[in-house]
Amino acid sequence: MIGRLLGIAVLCCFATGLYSHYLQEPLDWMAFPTQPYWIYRLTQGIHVATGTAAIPLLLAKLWTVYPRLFSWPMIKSIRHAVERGSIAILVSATVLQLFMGFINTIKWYPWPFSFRQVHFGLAWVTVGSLLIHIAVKLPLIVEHWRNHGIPSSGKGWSRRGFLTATTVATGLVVATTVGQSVNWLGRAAVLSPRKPHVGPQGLPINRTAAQADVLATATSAKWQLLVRGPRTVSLSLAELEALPQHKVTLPISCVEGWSQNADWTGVRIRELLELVDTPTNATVTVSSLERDGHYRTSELSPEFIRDDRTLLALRLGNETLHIEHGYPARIIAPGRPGVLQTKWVQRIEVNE
Ligand code: HEM
Ligand SMILES: Nc1nc2c(c(=O)[nH]1)N[C@H]1C(S)=C(S)[C@@H](COP(=O)(O)O)O[C@H]1N2
Ligand SMILES: [Mo]
Repeated sequence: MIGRLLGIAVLCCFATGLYSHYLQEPLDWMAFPTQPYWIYRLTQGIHVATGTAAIPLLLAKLWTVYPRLFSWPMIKSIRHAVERGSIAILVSATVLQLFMGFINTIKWYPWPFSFRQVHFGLAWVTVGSLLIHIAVKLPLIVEHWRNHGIPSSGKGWSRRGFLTATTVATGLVVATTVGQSVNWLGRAAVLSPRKPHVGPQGLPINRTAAQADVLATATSAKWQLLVRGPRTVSLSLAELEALPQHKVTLPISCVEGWSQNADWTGVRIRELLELVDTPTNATVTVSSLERDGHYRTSELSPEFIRDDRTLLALRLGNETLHIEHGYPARIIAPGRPGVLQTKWVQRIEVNE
């Protein structure tokens, strides 16, 4: 039972994780839905919630099998060796994967390597060894269901107690964290790393303007937006404000699992690109005033540009965009991870 739940959680993590990966590193032929606008909020919310649920499930699973992990003789046959080898890889990859993912969501990055690359690689190892494990155990699984799913051994009462304890523990960790992406559960989110309403203008921030070293450049009276396509234009903030303004409600959905809706007002990216005669199938690169940092640039592919809700936002709520949220201008688009919603935008350029 616990193994089944754990398997489902891992496969949910894998599917939603791949979605997040390819949004950030699309292959040439890929296009992503911008509808419903909360799709990434949903997929990454599921990722972090099922990932968090997998932690007590994994501990419970290891508890139920650990005497067998050290059974003797270590190896009985080649088949047995393959089976144990795949279990060793499965256990170590899953432990690492869950632990790494979890501490990433609490903004702790103790390693010198890229979290994303290692987490991506380990995802394939975890799921690959899980599938091998299921294949090896298939005869046992089939036999179990032939017997109408009746547990083959053990005392009913203690099994049930253990299962209840595991379910309660899993339910508790999910209930006390999932409010970071499901806002009506926000008040129960006592253990969640992020509180969705806490921050300037009621919205959390990840990187601050000071950390990004843009305090001077973003507030400079000389700031201009450069839009480069077949033609090039530079627009001051006043000129941007004089263009048609549109209002949208869209969330910031951070890869780390918190999400928060907000009302944004600004200029449509599509209309900005029309000013410079950009072809409709173009992909553009957005660059920030920020000099370095992983998130100083992002790409907008045609499906996001075509969507009328994709804005260069100048306002948040009824106020000028706060500097922590990207003043003078930031990208906001439906269905994208927060990491791609570039703040302190300086240039929008059509890719060659
Ligand atoms: C076996 C379980 C898991 C699998 C198979 C898995 C898989 C993945 C994959 C494939 C990605 C995309 C990485 C990329 O962009 O290249 C991802 C991203 C992510 N995962 Fe997991 N994951 C698992 C568990 C967890 C857990 C337990 C957490 C936290 C509680 C977590 C948190 C994250 C975060 C925060 C990201 C976004 C990273 C970023 O884009 O910067 N994952 N995961
Ligand atoms: N230039 C720049 N834009 C950025 C970032 C950054 O570090 N630099 N962080 C991104 C991340 S990870 C998130 S979740 C969102 C958060 O937006 P907010 O701070 O306005 O809530 O901004 C994104 N835009
Ligand atoms: Mo983020």
